[in-house]
Amino acid sequence: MMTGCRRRLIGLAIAVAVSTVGGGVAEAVVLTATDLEQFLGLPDQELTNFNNGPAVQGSALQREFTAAAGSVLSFNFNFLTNEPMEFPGTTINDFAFVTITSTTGTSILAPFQLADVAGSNFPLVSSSTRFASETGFRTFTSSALAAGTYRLAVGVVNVTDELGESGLLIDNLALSTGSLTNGGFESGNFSGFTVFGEARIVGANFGSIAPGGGTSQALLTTVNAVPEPSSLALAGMGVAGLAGFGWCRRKRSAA
Ligand SMILES: [Ca+2]
Ligand SMILES: [Ca+2]
Repeated sequence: MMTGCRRRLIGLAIAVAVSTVGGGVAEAVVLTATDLEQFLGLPDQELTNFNNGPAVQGSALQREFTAAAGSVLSFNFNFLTNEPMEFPGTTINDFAFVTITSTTGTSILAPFQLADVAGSNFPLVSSSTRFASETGFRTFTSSALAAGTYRLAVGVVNVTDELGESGLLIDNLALSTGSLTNGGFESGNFSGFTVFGEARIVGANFGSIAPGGGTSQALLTTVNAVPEPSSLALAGMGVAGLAGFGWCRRKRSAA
């Protein structure tokens, strides 16, 4: 549930974003969960239908691949988040997901939640990264696939609001039969994939536990709505926003 505090902060963030337009700063393009669903070829509301709360926006990578009969797709992932978890009942349940859709039909074979803030799949522990918490590296393994072509999507989603950044490290995408070009991101780029939102290649040790897949891995992150100040005036507004943010977090802790 969105607190009144969070609603006020979003209002401030929007005010700041609008104020930059008249100052000659490029207008930020807000990419919504609907945009992400369209990019991934998923039905409208598919991300909200994970029942973690209303999907607001997120980032993802996707690719098509051809599977031999009985082939299994697997990859490593590490879900990271700055959402606070210490106050039961106040959790805003950002999550990471995978979908595997047959390109010859419309069935989504694996609308599968990889991890979430609530720890439904894996417990979250303190992270040595810029994120507060993480699951550590885990492995997703699909069911055996029928022969055919598929579209794979892996992503991370902000729910309820755009605060509390979450992220997802991905590496070692592989098929048990056949191969996935650049499945370990060792080319140092997203060759073979298309990406949406905030996606980049990072070193092998970004997470506390290296995925054991060479020197590169993919990092997807949700977008934090509070923009970086681009002038002194905006910097002042940003400090005010951060002060308000700290007040809100304290207020929530006292509740
Ligand atoms: Ca969040
Ligand atoms: Ca790798």
